[in-house]
Amino acid sequence: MDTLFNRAKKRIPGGVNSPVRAFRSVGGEPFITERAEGCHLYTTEGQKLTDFVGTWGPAILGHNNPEIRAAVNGALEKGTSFGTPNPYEVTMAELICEAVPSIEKVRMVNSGTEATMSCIRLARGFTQREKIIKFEGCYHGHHDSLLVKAGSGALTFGNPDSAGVTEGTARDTVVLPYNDLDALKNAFEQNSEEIAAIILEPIPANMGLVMPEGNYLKNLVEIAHNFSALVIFDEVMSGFRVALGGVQEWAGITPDLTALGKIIGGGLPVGAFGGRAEIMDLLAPDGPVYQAGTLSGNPLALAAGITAVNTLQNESPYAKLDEMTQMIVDCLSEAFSAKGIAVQLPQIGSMFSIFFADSAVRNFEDVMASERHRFSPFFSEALKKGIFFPPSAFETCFVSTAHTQDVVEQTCDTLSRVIQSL
Ligand code: HOZ
Repeated sequence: MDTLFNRAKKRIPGGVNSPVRAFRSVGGEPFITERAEGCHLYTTEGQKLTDFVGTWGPAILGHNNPEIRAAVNGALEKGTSFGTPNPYEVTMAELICEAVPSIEKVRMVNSGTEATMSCIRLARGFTQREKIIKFEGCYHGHHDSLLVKAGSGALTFGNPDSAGVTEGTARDTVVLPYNDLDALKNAFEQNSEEIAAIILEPIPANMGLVMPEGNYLKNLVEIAHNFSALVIFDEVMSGFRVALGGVQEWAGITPDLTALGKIIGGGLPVGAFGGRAEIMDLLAPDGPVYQAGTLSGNPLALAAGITAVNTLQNESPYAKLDEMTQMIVDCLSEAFSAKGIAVQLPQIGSMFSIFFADSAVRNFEDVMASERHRFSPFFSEALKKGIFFPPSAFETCFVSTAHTQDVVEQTCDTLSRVIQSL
């Protein structure tokens, strides 16, 4: 049959432009979205879905937000790309430096992948060292150094160590379990003076959501600095989501470099990386670390991003988002417990995930030991009833300001029935 997805499969690998979208781990074919509004997706088959994917993080103000749309329309009148400095990028740089405690200077790029890739190069250039520490199950985009024991789609499809990444590159990436300070100390002792940086999602959200224990983040920074290595926070998901200033604001911790993306593009393709001025000043044209991009600082994308950030600053919706998310988590907890299914439901602000496990999930090993086979039937039943969760047990759910009390109550009602029917 000549469906849209069959046509896609003929001309796009797997029929998708990003692997998790293919629904392979949950079964069935992906639906195709025609339009999105508020907290809803509208499919080409006429289904209206309450969306907890939120375009994988950016849609914190809901889809097709009217203010963001107006800002993009306004920018469109002036041209789509200039290839020269422009006013939007100055405003955005000021907004980011004001909101994110550790960032003194920032450069715009076009995706989170570019942001983490540039952080790694900059850390190597600054420290004159080659090795990087990352954590098992953390995902930092799809560039070579970090596609080693990675999370997200790489994990969903069984390629945490991607084909095409050379042995040499993988050798420079030291992979450790998250939440384990002894392993971290050992790695530094064994590679003393070789580690340029630790890169981490300070709250990993690409193997499901895993919370840091106690003073883990604070101690991690201390250990890195004792060995003169940098700490890179990948706040592509958590920046402007957990709080305006991300996990670093929430935890009161100062990384050396930070990668951002998602929300700062207001739904358009944007990334950014920034940090201490003495490190950022090593970038060309001031310094020897090269990094560039034709569309970096794109006026349309930054008009959207500036509006998103301004709205978050002005309305500070974080407490309300947390409350709505807590309602969903509570209802899931009650319904699964009534059904006799053990779950862990880690939550931070408007992010949460579901692990089928009877004790807290602290790291990748615990994630893999959970009863992941339970996810797919739950996902499919919820989707049939009009609720869209991420199509993989390893992803995180997002709530937006468009998920009103009414929507959340209806969602809870539906989810209770879905879980009862499992
Ligand atoms: N890597 C993204 C999830 N963490 C998936 C992005 C997408 O498929 O759009």
